[in-house]
Amino acid sequence: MKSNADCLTLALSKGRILDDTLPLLAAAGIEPAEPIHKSRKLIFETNLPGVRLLIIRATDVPTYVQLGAADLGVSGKDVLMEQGEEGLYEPLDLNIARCRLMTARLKGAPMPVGRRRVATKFVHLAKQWYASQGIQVDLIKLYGGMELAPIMGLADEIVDIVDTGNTLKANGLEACESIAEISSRLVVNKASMKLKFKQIQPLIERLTAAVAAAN
Ligand code: PRT
Ligand code: MG
Repeated sequence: MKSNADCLTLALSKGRILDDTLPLLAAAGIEPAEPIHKSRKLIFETNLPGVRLLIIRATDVPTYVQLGAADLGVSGKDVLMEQGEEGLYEPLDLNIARCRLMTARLKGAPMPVGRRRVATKFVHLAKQWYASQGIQVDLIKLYGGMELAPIMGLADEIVDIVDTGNTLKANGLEACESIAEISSRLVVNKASMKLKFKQIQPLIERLTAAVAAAN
């Protein structure tokens, strides 16, 4: 295998972002050497010599790119905002996996009085947003299934990703305030951008064209 210095490594979020990312990569001329979905491998060679793909958890992508274990990555803006974006350039909005970060409460629930108990996996984002609104909160960190928290009386409201709104509706909740519009972004390690500019710049240009063509 080639050394890191010769290779260009792209970290891709597995799950729903991956399904939207692969067609964009294909349009930009990058295709995995074997079908990703049929494999349990985590590293894939591509049709381009020296360009490889890592398939990792969405929340791990910024870490790989920030620390230089990957040169580029595709990550949801929610994850980037939650985890911090130091050491990263964000040259391109890929306009995929679009959704909103919102607050939600049980349908018809009265506005909570006093400190609000808020359940979320986005504790940093939520803390900042409620502070900006002058609302005092106690944040409860959960790792999934946030909708359950208001139903079971664990929290007054949640902060979560909303797309169609079907998940909220199915659980008797309604979206309240919109905190941020989310889409997935191309991120680049700052040192890689300098050291591998000749390889990275044309890739950004081809992806930019692919995004424009897809919209
Ligand atoms: O599985 P893992 O813990 O690694 O991560 P994950 O489950 O968060 O990953 P995954 O594959 O779901 O992808 C998450 C990323 O996709 C997020 O960081 C967003 O940037 C983006 N995205 C886009 C979404 C949605 N749309 C989305 N609808 N992430 C999550 N959802 C969930 C939401 O949490 C809620 O449970 O879908 C439900 C709401 O959808 P609707 O259509 O019912 O409103
Ligand atoms: Mg998941």
